[in-house]
Amino acid sequence: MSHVAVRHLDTSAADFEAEFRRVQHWSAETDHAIEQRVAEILDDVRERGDAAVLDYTARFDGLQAESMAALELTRDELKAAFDAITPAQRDALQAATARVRSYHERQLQASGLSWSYRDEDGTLLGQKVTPLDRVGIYVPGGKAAYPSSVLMNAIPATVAGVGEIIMVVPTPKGEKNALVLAAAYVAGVHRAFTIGGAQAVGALAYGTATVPRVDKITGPGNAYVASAKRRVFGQVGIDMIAGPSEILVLADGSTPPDWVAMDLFSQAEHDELAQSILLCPDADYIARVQTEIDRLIDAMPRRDVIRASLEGRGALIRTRSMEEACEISNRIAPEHLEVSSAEPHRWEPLLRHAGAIFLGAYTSESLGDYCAGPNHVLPTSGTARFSSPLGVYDFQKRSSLIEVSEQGAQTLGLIAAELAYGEGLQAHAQAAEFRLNR
Ligand code: HSO
Ligand code: ZN
Repeated sequence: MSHVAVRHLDTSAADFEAEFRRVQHWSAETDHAIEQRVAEILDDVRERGDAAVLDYTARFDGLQAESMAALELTRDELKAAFDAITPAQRDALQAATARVRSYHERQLQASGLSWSYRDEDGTLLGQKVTPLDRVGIYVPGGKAAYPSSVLMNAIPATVAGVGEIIMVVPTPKGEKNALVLAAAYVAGVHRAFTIGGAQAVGALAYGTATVPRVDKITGPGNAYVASAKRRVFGQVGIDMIAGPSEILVLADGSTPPDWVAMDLFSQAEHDELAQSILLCPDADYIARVQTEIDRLIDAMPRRDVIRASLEGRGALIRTRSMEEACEISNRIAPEHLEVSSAEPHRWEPLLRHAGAIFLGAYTSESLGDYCAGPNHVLPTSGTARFSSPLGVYDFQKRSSLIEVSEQGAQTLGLIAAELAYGEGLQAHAQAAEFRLNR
């Protein structure tokens, strides 16, 4: 038993707002040295292509290769990795893949299809949805290499119908993570390269003789990768720039407190900067969760990370009511929100901002990380106020469709011409007027 000094807050305390600001404080600091370095690497990759990527891979990853082709993993190699993992691992990967795929197929049906309608005068209006031609998925190397993240990035892309999915994954000293390669195989990655860092982002964004240029880059990475993604944005699309993982548990006191303690640990173990917060109107229950935290911490292999995260950015917050807990949760807009309550559907309508909402005591956030079905790439750092989970829609784009009938041109022509003259744009007006039957 060792005490974990998590911050305790109470919404009825006089200093609550000041304390709460401290909990909420977060800045994704930009390091100018990193920015500078990344800019140089990207310029070099744009100019020298494969040769530059090979140089950086040798220097940063300790991986020497004669050519970029030697750094490509074929589908056969991905399959070999899949065949080499244990049968239980294969089954789990496949079961997770099937569930994630079927969830994203629903997403395609619900909001990802083209549509059109006709006005009474025969004019056709619509929206055409097209998958991206080619995307790049960045997968971090080393400890942060999550096979589940390979599934979560690649599966929505395959469901969207992306023509070619290219994965990049650094393999320091050539050490490959078999589960990552196996996940790439199961998820349908088409080509993979063992490159990483800003140089890999540059290769995907600009294209080299060997690495084809992609239209969008998704996937998490370290500060260099995040900076490189920001810089190439515009040249290519990017997904979000993810911050440290977060979990907020809204509890009414009916869930066994050790379950809640472990859920708080589950995101805290990702990163010293991860954030785990409990909101609960019952002070007694909060004390029981604290006791479980202290009882369980020592047995956790990642206890140092968990402790640093909980003591640095964690909080156990007593609220006046569940309603108030919901309001505070909305102010935080957490990445993951567990409604650990006997009546989750009573509270869910009050919850407006969260990347993913987990309802009821049995729904541990970790199930969502791996296999429930929804995506685990979610908006962090309060960005759930305005953004959404990674999804099929991130691998699609839309084009408007307009087909004006002869009859439609008569009505629309008059409106357009009137507005065009108002803007002083005569050619616009006349293009509409030429089509009027006079
Ligand atoms: N919770 C992480 C995703 C993850 N968890 C991967 C385990 N593996 C970010 O939402
Ligand atoms: Zn996780």
